[in-house]
Amino acid sequence: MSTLYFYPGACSLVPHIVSRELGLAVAVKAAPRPDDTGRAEYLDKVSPLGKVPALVLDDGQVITQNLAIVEYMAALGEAAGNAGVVYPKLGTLEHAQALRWLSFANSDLHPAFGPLFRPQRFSSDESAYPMIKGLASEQVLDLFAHVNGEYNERSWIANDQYSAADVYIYVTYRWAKMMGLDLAPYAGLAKMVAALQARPAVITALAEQGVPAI
Ligand SMILES: N[C@@H](CCC(=O)N[C@@H](CS)C(=O)NCC(=O)O)C(=O)O
Repeated sequence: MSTLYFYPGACSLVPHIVSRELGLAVAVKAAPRPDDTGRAEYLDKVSPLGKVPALVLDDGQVITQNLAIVEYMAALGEAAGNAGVVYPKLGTLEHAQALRWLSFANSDLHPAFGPLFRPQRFSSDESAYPMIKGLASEQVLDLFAHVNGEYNERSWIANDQYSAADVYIYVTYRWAKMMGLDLAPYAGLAKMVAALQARPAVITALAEQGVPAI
């Protein structure tokens, strides 16, 4: 059985939910934090940058990066007769649209949180942190306004079909809520989050990570 490493509530929640949607035999394990036992081994054998997600296959091979793991899991699901559960079939226009939004979440939305979570990486001057966090919050909210417009039009962002893209957007919404951003203006997005959190696979993954619904 392969093992997916996660930090509770981090972006690794995306492939975790995907694996549960697809019914894949994937074990999940909390990755060791910098001061934890097993950290050196994690860096050496699994994820040299100490990041999650990382999927360790039965034969010891490792896949990192959300998009690669999701794509791999979707292919396993497709082979097991679960095509279209989290990702339209590879090679279709619908697949490209889902990948477009998944990629938006991974490479636009996700990195926008960097300065909000860790302003110290952007300036050594502590007095600049509130400004850095304020600018990052504005950027995150601009991106949420963009997706909210889409969710006002339909339930799911790509072809109105539930996909891993909605899952990734949901995970970033959790972070925004945790950071106290004002999400009240984004009704379409909030509606998607509520629908997504009612899915059995999402309930299972949250329980396995020990994190609450929001
Ligand atoms: N591009 C990577 C991003 C991975 C990433 O940034 N993971 C974060 C959690 S969301 C991480 O492990 N950060 C290290 C840390 O928190 O110490 C991917 O898509 O997998």
